[in-house]
Amino acid sequence: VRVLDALAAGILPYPVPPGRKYEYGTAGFRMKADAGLEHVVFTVGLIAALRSKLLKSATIGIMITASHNPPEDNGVKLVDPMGDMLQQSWEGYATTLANTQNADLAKTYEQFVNDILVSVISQNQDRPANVVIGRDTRPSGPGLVKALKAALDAVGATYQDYGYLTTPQLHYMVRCINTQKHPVPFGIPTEEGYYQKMANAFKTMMYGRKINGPVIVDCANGVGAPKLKELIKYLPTSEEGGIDIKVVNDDILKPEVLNHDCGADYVKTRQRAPPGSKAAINDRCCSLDGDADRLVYYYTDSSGFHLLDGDRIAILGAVFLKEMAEKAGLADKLKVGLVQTAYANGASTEYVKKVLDVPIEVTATGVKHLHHAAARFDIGVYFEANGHGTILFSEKATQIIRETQPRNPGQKYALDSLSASIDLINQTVGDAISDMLFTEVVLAYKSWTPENWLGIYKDLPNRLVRVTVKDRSVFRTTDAERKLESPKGIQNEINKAVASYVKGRAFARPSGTEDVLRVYAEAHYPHEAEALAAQVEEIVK
Ligand code: 16G
Ligand code: ZN
Repeated sequence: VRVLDALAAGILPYPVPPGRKYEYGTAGFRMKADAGLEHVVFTVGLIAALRSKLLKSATIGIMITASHNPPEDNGVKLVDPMGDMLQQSWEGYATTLANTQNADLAKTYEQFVNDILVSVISQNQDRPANVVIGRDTRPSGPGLVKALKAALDAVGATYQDYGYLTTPQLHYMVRCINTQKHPVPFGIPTEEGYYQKMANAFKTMMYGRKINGPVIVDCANGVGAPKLKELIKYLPTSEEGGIDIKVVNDDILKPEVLNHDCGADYVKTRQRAPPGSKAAINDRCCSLDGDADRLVYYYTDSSGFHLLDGDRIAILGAVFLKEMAEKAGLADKLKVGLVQTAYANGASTEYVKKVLDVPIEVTATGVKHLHHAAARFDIGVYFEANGHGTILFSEKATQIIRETQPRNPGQKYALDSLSASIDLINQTVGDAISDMLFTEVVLAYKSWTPENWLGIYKDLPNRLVRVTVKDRSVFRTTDAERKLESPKGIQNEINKAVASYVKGRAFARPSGTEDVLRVYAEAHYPHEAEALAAQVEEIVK
């Protein structure tokens, strides 16, 4: 009862603005920070505490960020004990509690305790709850953390506030904490532990290789900037056989410049380098997003701008790991698989099937879907075209890699590289900083310039449009969002349109983050991709 009183009092400063509805979407709750987000964050604190209690006091993570969105937005998402995203079945609880008015909150919370805890683990609602918190650099962050702590204090949860972290760093911390007593802990749950683990793995993989020239990293003026600069202190310089990283767009003191004319989302959607970029012709460049979980590469030459997106990063990773598995003599035990979404360029899919000869699985958009699919392969590579992604090594694969005894230097190098890949690549979630180091090592290993990398296949011309519709909830997709099953008959019309174009492909799906429909189309010729997109737009309108 004391808890419920504390809770009812704690929520008082954070009412739901009139008419406001919230939803735990693809990437948690996200909105304008002043649109009642404190209320949401408070309730997320309660959900985290409940989940921790249910899972035997395992530590749950809470990340406050709105990723690539403008500085005035913010958001919150939950991280499960092994560093993966909140179990999907709990998104409903989070949504219900967020939409509960202040006057009803204590009552609803009590009901959740009964439904979730008492009925499952009789009387154990007194278990301690443990939570860790991270946030990006947005000015609304501290106020939201205050609301969050008010909730955690009300229910007596124990928490650790890490302050600024990238999203993947928070995922790392959560997994480290929850595996501390395991035979092989994930790592040390400190920032230093994170940098050290990554730097050690990087050094092992660099053995005898040389990275050509600097890489210019655009940090979107976000939290990735200070964190990358910190990591650089742990990495060998290029003279020491390491890497020369030039950090740009690293201003986190002016909130308004976050993600503004820079960052991975800008580069991917505008298909151009950030205007402030001082990169010269052929310089190897990459961009992170505002919370450093997305990465795209690019360069400019006399023929213009060239993007190396998530599809390319995935293929680079698959090429390398497949080769290492073969060199280690483990090709039959370490099957590499790739996971894409419908947005993957058709040319990349064809390359993977025909040249690389690696199985592909296609899932719905959103990291959680790709992640689960990738976990079914021995080595599962997943990336969204927009640069979200990572590579997962199954437990069995990890064990085989770590226990196989090499019989010659070539095999030893391959096994060491595979083993170091497991540590360099953030196994919890896509991590732009770790993906960047991995990409750099692989490019060095292959002696590939960005031009060589781009040259392995040619993207099909494509077009993505946002379509405003009256009610996007009537659009229901199937087959990994590649087809519409409702409204009835609409898919037939799309099929007919697609059939009249060489290499035509198109789909329409309701966005999980905005009130629009997205239409994607590709075809052999640029004007035909445009025309097909326009035609599908007409069909769905
Ligand atoms: C979210 C997803 C991102 C996805 C995007 C699609 C995570 C962490 N983020 O930002 O992966 O590409 O949604 O947005 O899963 P849309 O549904 O509006 O097209
Ligand atoms: Zn992000």
